[in-house]
Amino acid sequence: MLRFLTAGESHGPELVAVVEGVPAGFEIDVAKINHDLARRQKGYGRGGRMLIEKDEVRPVSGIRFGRTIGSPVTFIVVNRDFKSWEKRMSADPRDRGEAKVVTRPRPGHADLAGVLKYNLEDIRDILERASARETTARVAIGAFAKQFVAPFGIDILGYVTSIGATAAKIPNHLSLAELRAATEESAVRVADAEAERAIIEEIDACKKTGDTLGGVVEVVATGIPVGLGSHVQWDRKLDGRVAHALMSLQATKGVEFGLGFEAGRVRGSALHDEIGFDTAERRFTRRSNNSGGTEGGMSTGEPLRVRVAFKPLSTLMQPLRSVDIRSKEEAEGTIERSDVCAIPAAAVIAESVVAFELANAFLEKFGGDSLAEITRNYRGYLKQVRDF
Ligand code: EPS
Repeated sequence: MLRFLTAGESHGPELVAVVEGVPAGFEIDVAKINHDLARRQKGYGRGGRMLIEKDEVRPVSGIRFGRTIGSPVTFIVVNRDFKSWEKRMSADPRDRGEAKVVTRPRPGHADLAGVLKYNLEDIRDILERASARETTARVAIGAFAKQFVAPFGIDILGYVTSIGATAAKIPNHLSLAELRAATEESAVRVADAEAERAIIEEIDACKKTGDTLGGVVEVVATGIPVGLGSHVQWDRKLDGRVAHALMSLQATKGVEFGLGFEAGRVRGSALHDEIGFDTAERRFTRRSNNSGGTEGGMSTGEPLRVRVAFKPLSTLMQPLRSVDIRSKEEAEGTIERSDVCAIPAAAVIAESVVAFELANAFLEKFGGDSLAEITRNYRGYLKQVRDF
């Protein structure tokens, strides 16, 4: 079983990711991890911070000569902005007093619940870790995890389906490769030029009025064999695990698979994906994929299709009403440098956490300590399914 922890504050010196349960013998291309980190940094609507950072991992354990060796893998990403925060984010008690205390919680942020729960008087102690800067580590882990499933033909892509009130019209005949090409070129990760223009206009309008925008992203994964996850126990269900991973991201408000919430509004006859059998290829087929690729908590062999809604960022340049936690007087929420819209980045982040969950479920199913062992198990299982 793979597991991971991340650590690090938004303006601290470094972010850290530790992944445990890593099998040996997998080729790891660090450039691919850095490529995904760069994708995460892009997107129209970001603030000044992304001009400061150039996220790159420094692998410090678990990889030798480009291959995993079975030990925990650790990645470090330096926060370049720390230079401007050294005193304010110092671990040294003598530097207390260097930082202005943040006392006005932003509605929608972790600020208020966090200081009450942890009994802290400076909101910065909460916001630093609640910040979506943490997703840098998740993307590094996801890009690493992708390299466990890529050799077995699993491909995963996240893209934007809507930002604010503008929904993209994405032709449903596009292959994952075509979708990738179209969304990588888009400033907002949308495969619809008209929607892109409208979204950019809306982001500009929000910037002018000090407002923010949320959106919905979709993640599609192809090449998943039937039978990842299990129906037998609640915490082994693949969709449950993917949903948990997505809902653990900052600012998420909902997850849906396949037809999603619409599934609750149509009849069974219109929803369920009828089964066929391709005698030439000797495999079961589906006439639709309204399930989004899971039934009974197991992968069906069809593409996994999941959407996640992110609320607008809670740092508003035109702040909402709040209360000062010291004086208890009415005050406006704190203004921090922030983004207007981070949904294009959220697509890469969602893709990354889905990648981790798929890699984990894959390694569980075909478990072993090395690439060779996993490959044997995988091939044997595919043969079993084919000969069924
Ligand atoms: C964030 C606020 C902004 C964003 C940040 C998330 O940071 P800063 O306060 O330093 O300008 O840029 O996102 C990142 C740093 C990142 O890497 O995505 C927040 O409050 O969540």
